Amino acid sequence: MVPLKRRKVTHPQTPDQHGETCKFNDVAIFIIERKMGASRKSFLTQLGRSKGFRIEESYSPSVTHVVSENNTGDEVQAWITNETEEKDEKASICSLHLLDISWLTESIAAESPLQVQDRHRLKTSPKPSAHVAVKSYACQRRSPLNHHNTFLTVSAHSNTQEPLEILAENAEFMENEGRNIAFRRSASVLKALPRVVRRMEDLKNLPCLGGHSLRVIKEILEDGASQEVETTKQSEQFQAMKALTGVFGVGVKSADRWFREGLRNPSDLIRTGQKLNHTQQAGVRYYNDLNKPVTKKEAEAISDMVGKAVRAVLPGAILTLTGGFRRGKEVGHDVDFLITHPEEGAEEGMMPKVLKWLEDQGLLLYQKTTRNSYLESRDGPERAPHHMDRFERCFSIFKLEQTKECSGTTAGAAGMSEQQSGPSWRAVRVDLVVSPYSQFAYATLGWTGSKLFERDLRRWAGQERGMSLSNHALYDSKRVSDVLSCKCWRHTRQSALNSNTFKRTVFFIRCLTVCLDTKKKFSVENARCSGNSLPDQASSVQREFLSCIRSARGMTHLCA
Ligand code: 8GT
Ligand code: MN
Repeated sequence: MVPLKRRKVTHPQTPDQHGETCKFNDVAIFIIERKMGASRKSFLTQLGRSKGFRIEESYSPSVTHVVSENNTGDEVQAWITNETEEKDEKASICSLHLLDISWLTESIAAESPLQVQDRHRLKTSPKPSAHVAVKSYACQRRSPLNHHNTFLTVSAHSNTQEPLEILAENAEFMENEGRNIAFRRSASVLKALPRVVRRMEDLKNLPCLGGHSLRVIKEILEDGASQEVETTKQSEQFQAMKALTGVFGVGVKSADRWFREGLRNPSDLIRTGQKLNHTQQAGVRYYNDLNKPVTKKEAEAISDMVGKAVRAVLPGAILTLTGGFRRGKEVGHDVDFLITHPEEGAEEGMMPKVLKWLEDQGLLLYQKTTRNSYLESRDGPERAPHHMDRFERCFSIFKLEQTKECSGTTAGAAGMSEQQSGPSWRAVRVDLVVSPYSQFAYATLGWTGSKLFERDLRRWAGQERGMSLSNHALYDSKRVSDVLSCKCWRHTRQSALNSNTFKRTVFFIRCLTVCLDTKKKFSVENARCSGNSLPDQASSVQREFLSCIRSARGMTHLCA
């Protein structure tokens, strides 16, 4: 429970910064916007202030009364813990009033802050004893590579995939996105725990653990294994889907179609003479190598090659290793790179040159460049559109010469057909992405992963901060939608986008933000005069944007 204790008055009775006279300075109220919405909060804030209440703009230690609508006490507590963590002010939470909105509305009606009564108070559950607070969004918590619950999360007959992750993957094969995410969230929460889970009580008050996950965990805690996980893992469909989607270039849809036609593994694709596209042919050819984990050493060797290529074609270019290896993983399924140059625009046209350089050295077994990963993704190895961005990107397969020490591990790993069976080289999947320098920070963040982390980071930005984050930019959704009234953005078809329009969209949003910051009306002239070091082509680009807005076409998804 939250003890009642009022803080010391520190503020003098003067008109506040909003021009209203504050009559009740010792009661500092903060209204939580979550579930209430911005407009209702703003209405209540104005009304309260007009009656002399002190309503704070943001949460701080001086707040004495937190009011919220339709949130539980635990939710409010979690919100506050989250707000105060960096400032190490957790101790002060216990002296706060956590109240239902009725306290504020009744107080406003009475024109004076009411004595807090029990019915106003939000009920909170007792603190879980076993754990520190684990927050709801994956982006808010640490998920160490080596965590405390491997005994629980590593499946009985395999040390490579965790039970909840098997169920998540199975849900993905069934195209059940909700269930996939739910299992991934549960697994991520277990990894974040500071100690071993031994009993179900240890999981009390943790976020993101749904009934289904809890049932599975319970079975494992009690019986050492979960029947559902074991059945799933052994099912013909799961194994076939795993084998077929294990072919580079084969997505869930194609794999499912082939499964229903009776095909079970990559050799069935060849045996039955399935029509395979160029990517899938490479996928089958290098199947064994591409399904063997890539080690950190191998990633570093490839990093050296790509680094050479990049610097050779454009001096000063920057190469960053992203993906799992940037998160510190020891192995991965591919190697991801981001390429940029400190001079904006210098990176344009770089990709083909880098690829030619690599090809000339005999390092490429396969490559396919794309500017539009939305279209590419349909049958590619990538599944969910929220991971996608608009950068120029190359899916490739590298030929990596094996050093003596590595080659021992790959001996006998012959591919499906043409692949060399000797130990002298192996095939490795490599993703190359080129980003303009101005978007490099967002691109690095986005490409570092993990997928759940990125997903939750975006969700958190949107739901808790009212910001929109993509691999290209971060901006205040509300301010942008205010100006555009968003209709034209929402109703535009995805296919209307090409990369140029997209670049301009990002650019446009930046101009817009400047105008909003300087409180100028958005116009070509104002944007140009804003001192945002706009490139030379600014005004024509902006003119185009204004016309896009007027004719309700052009750009879309950043607002979604
Ligand atoms: P891995 O060790 O299995 O390779 O794991 P990973 O490195 O974490 O996954 P990945 O599939 O190689 O993707 C790296 C990260 O890039 C992911 O976390 C994903 O969120 C991010 N990402 C993007 N855009 C795209 C995209 O278009 N496709 C893929 N696959 N990932 C993307 O930002
Ligand atoms: Mn990767």
